[in-house]
Amino acid sequence: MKRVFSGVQPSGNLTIGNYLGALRQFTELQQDHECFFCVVDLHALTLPQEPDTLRAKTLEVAGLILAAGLDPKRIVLFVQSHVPAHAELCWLLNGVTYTGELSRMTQYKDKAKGRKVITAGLLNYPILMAADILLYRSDLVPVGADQKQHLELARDIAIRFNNRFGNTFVVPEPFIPKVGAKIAALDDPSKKMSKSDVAESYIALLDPPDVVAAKLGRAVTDSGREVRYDAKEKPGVSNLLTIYALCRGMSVKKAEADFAGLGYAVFKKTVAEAVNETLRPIQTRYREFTSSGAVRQVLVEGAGRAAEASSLVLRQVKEKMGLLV
Ligand code: ATP
Ligand code: LTN
Repeated sequence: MKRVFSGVQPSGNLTIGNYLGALRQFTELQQDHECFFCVVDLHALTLPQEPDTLRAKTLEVAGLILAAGLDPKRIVLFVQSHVPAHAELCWLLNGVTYTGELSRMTQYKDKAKGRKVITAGLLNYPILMAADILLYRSDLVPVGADQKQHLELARDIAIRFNNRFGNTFVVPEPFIPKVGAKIAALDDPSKKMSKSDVAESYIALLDPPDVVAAKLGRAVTDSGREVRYDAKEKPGVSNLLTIYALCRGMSVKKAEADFAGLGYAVFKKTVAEAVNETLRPIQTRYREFTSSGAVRQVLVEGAGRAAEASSLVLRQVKEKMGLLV
């Protein structure tokens, strides 16, 4: 069985972008892959976080990953900082990664822009991500399009390490959906929807139905009145059409046909209904998981299984690099 690994940061409210770009793929892959999913709290620390909020969000994100449709009996779900091997391998891989590679990353450039000070963590972020993936000898990494460049770096690091020290890591492949890999922000369709942005820009998985309807009602659309898919001329409408099509499990073409001759107001109201239908079962399961206290238990078991699954690779890396083990 092929191995799958992916991570989600507890850096805010999980969004419909996170769901359509990543979590939805997790639920499909769990059927016939050995899956490891991780709440990457150490990654969140690369930008300032309020400690109590980070702790609460870590548990919330874990609960939402389960509520998206993952079966805790089939998959391993854990918190990154509970398995020290991630930070250890990250340090070891620091020795085979070049600063030029890191400073070229577009996410680094975007997140560093306009900051008075830039932490070393923000620059080194992709090394920790490479460690997450390589530690489990993962074959496939389901992510949104924004993570493609980080994954390419993880592959380069794996190849470089294997060439220098002998075959150790599996070179991972990205698994990026054809539709929905980059859901745009509601208030600015030129930007990616992002959970660490302002609330108006995203639909959170825990947003109540009236909030979803209000946010979609205010979403930036384009000039003209026609509802049609045209990513260049009508990025706002095209984004909403993509969200609608994915929520209803249909092609974008079919979605377009649904709105032929209808105006923006009806369009936005119908998109809100489709989004709310998608969110309802997730919110129900989330409440069940949290009220039963099951999430904590899943995370304790997950950390044990992840530690076990990663220990051999970490030991091999240490030996190969010349540490006294
Ligand atoms: P942040 O704003 O804090 O950087 P984020 O919203 O980008 O967070 P991550 O935790 O970094 O979320 O991402 C979790 C997963 O969701 C990743 O696989 C990422 O590629 C995917 N993802 C994030 N935003 C989107 C989006 N707008 N469209 C599609 N996929 C997305
Ligand atoms: N960098 C990713 C989160 C992440 C991840 C990973 C994704 C951390 N480690 C390993 C896939 C595999 C992000 O910001 N979305």
